[in-house]
Amino acid sequence: MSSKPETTLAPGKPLHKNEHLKLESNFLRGNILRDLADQSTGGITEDSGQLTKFHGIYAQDDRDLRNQRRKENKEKAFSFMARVRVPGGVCTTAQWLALDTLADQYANGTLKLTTRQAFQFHGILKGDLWRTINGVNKALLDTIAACGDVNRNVMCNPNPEQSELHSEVFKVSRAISEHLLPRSSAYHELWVGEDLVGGGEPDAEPIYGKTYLPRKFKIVVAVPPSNDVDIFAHDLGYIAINDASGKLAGFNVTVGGGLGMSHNQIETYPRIADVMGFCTVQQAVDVAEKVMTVQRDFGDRTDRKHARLKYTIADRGLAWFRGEVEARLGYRLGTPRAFKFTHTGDRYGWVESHDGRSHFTIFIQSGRVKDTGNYKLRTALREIAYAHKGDLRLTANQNLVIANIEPGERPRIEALLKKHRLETANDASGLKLNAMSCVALPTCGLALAESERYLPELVEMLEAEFEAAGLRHDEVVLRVTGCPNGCGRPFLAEIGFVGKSPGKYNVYLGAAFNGSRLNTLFRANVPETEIVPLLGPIIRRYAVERTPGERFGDFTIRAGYVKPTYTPQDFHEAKAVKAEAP
Ligand code: SRM
Ligand code: SF4
Repeated sequence: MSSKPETTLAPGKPLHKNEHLKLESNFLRGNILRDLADQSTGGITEDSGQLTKFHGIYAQDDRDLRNQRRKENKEKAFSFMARVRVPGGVCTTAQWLALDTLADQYANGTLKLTTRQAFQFHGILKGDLWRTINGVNKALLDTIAACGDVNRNVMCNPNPEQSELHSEVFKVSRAISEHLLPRSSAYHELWVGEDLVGGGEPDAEPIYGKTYLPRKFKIVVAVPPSNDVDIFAHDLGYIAINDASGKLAGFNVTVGGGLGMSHNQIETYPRIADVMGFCTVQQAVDVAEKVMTVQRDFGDRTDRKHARLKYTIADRGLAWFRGEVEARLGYRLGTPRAFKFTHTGDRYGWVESHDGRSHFTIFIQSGRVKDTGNYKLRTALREIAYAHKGDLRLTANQNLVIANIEPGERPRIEALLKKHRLETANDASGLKLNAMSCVALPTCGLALAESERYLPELVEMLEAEFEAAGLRHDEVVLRVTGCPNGCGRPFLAEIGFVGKSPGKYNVYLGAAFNGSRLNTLFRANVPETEIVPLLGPIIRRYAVERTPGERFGDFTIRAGYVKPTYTPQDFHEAKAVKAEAP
């Protein structure tokens, strides 16, 4: 790369190297094709690895095998993760079955439902990558912009029982998603087998421009009282507001949420989104474009750890940001309307719509759809997908809704749920049903500790404590991640575990049950063996001392275990104010 231009927004600081890469990639093509054809390695170059993210694909290696392969002088056991975009989380049974088949043909035989209502395949070998992505497209889904410095999968509350409202809100999330999709034809050219669009005319990105965004961008739509999408964790959010007749009147607009941070780096921090204003349903897409383009133009392109919208807003202020957005919109946003969130978790089991259709939400631990021992979840969901005539909905908590079951169809679905004991999964403790983990080892290259593989043991240990205290059915939000990037949204959990090093976690307490307040560091570097001794006494005290209806997170603040987090300083350094567990 010849020149080193400086960003006008941060004079004196050179642009991050990814900015040059994007600029010179010919709209996200780079050398991907060359690298895919290179049979001398199972991997791709680092530059191509950055660019394939925009196509929904991550280069990974099996970290369980790293040491052994190093000793044997072999290259890493490379494979690829592909993320399938599912705007609003709604997919057809035919799409489910197609992905289920691809998982066996080319991936590791599992489907992973993510915290952002998407599917992931893990373990795809380079030689199978094209067939996998092509197969996804044949199922009328895609992996475009599932990762990379662009707008990601737009999330939306699945809300099937309020069908009219859901369909309106869902339409808005799809419209935002479509509007903000990159226009580059590189994706189709590389993965769908089309020739250069228009005979090789240069691409254009009318919204993004050649360097796309400084960093990833995430949008969600929430329908109160459910905050299942964790609206305050995202760059841009819409809170559905009804008019007096229960019809959708518009949205409160939230901006500047984000969770990723680095341990002990105070300049990085999770941030709760601000409520910026109100927009009508018709304005929602325009607002998304303008919010995103302000971030496109003012986000920090020199430092990727400071490049999310949350830092732009924290540095320049909400009033400045709103002014910039409104100037581009050409109108003022309205005053935010009243709203109330009660919870972030999913409501399990059966619910009925007014029109007689029913919906069944199934708990899926860590969103991993696989057959294990005598719990054949993947087989069960395949049989259900064959039988079911409605749709399937991925939740923001890694669970699944079998939605729109006609009255006549219900006995058949009930029989399948019974046959495969899926209903018993929903009988789990309040802690287990509200627990999430990120993927972490062995596929995630950034993991510092176990997460998905550790969750069952962690939950079992802690649910024994809750059970002994008589709290088996109390809902408490527990989340674990293998590093502080925050993929399982651990900083919004009443009990959050964040991997520090193998077998050691930072423990965070005090988030609000409805997702409106971050938690705070309670104890750093806790070895697995010390988790129960650390939290057991707090759980027992909670059982005895809580006030009526008091949530665990609120109690840990009232009882003085942690102070609520207001500033990045609080968040990182609250260990200095921790009360000793009595
Ligand atoms: Fe994430 C990076 C998995 C939701 C913040 N995330 C990763 C990567 C791709 C690792 C990498 O860059 O090499 C992980 C792949 C692991 C694997 O093997 O599959 C990964 N993130 C996930 C998923 C699959 C976790 C899950 O178990 O469900 C979620 C996929 C969502 C999706 O469908 O798009 C996932 N990631 C999140 C969330 C939660 C959310 O958005 O609701 C966050 C926190 C919110 C936020 O963005 O602030 C999140 N992921 C990150 C970050 C930190 C970003 C930051 O601003 O600092 C990284 C690292 C990065 O981008 O550099 C990251
Ligand atoms: Fe990987 Fe960290 Fe995200 Fe977990 S939180 S999936 S360990 S990047």
